[in-house]
Amino acid sequence: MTTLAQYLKDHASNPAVNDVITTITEVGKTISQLLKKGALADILGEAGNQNVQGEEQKKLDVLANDLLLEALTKNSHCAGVASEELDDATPANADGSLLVLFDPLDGSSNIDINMAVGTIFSILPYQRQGQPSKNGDFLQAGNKQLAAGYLLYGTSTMLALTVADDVVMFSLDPDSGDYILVQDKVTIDADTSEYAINSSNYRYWRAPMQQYIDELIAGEAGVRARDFNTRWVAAMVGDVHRILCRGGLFTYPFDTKYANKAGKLRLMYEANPMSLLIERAGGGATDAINRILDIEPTDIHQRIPVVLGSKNEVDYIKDLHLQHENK
Ligand code: AFP
Repeated sequence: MTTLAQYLKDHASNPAVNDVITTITEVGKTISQLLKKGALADILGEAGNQNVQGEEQKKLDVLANDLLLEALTKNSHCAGVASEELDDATPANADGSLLVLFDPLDGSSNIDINMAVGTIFSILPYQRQGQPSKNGDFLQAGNKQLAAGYLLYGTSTMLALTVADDVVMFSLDPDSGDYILVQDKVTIDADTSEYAINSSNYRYWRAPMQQYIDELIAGEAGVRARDFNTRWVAAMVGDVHRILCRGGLFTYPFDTKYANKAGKLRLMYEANPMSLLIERAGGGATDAINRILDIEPTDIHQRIPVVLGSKNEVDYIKDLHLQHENK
């Protein structure tokens, strides 16, 4: 059996990245244990305040955020931390070579109903060693990420990770406390008949996305000439995990419900880390047209439309959008 520590030693070239991943995954063990206690640990329900996104924070949102923040600001390699739950980035160790971004508890609306939630993380290089880090230091395109991954707190706690060219998966052994390698090269089929979208937002989408979903619903009788099925976890980490396991298409498209009319998901600590995983597993990840990993960020909390998963489906959606643009 290969543990996470052994895998990092054998595959990752940057000891600082290894150390930060170890810090994050150790906190993941604590979050996993808290979630398993659930209602018995008085950690469910609302925290009684809102985050920068204007979303009601759950107690565990705040707890997971604080645990990660405390651990990472103590890690000498970490020059700064940005979190979905905090307005601004937090400077850490100015001599550190890395910046860490995370959604501490993605899918937190699932907590109180005992459904899957996760922690998503992204690691970027810090370019101004010796200086205190600022928000602007985090504004790097996703193609600059040194590593990315997520912890999925499901029936078992799993870690999906990319530190080199491949995507690998580990399962947390509750007896030993070790993350054990269970898949050493995750790949996504180019085609799929399974898609994930919150269809209640249909009226807020652009015409090409409405057309795309209409075609899937038309199934075998329609232009796609095959039936499709849906799955919607309402936690990106769960939907992406399913896609890494068996393919599929996930989209939270352009949506006029949101102030900047982009969509609900955040670029820096949701779309970018998930896009790196999906692309390295052979899938595609766009904002419907443009490659997400090439998007130059303007704000650490900026939102972005997301289309990711099986490559041929992502490309089909891009073609539909380009056809509509050229009408
Ligand atoms: P929460 O963390 O507020 O539950 O939001 C989760 C999320 O950001 C993402 O993980 C899901 O894919 C998406 O929102 C679900 O959004 P809807 O609740 O609008 O379906």
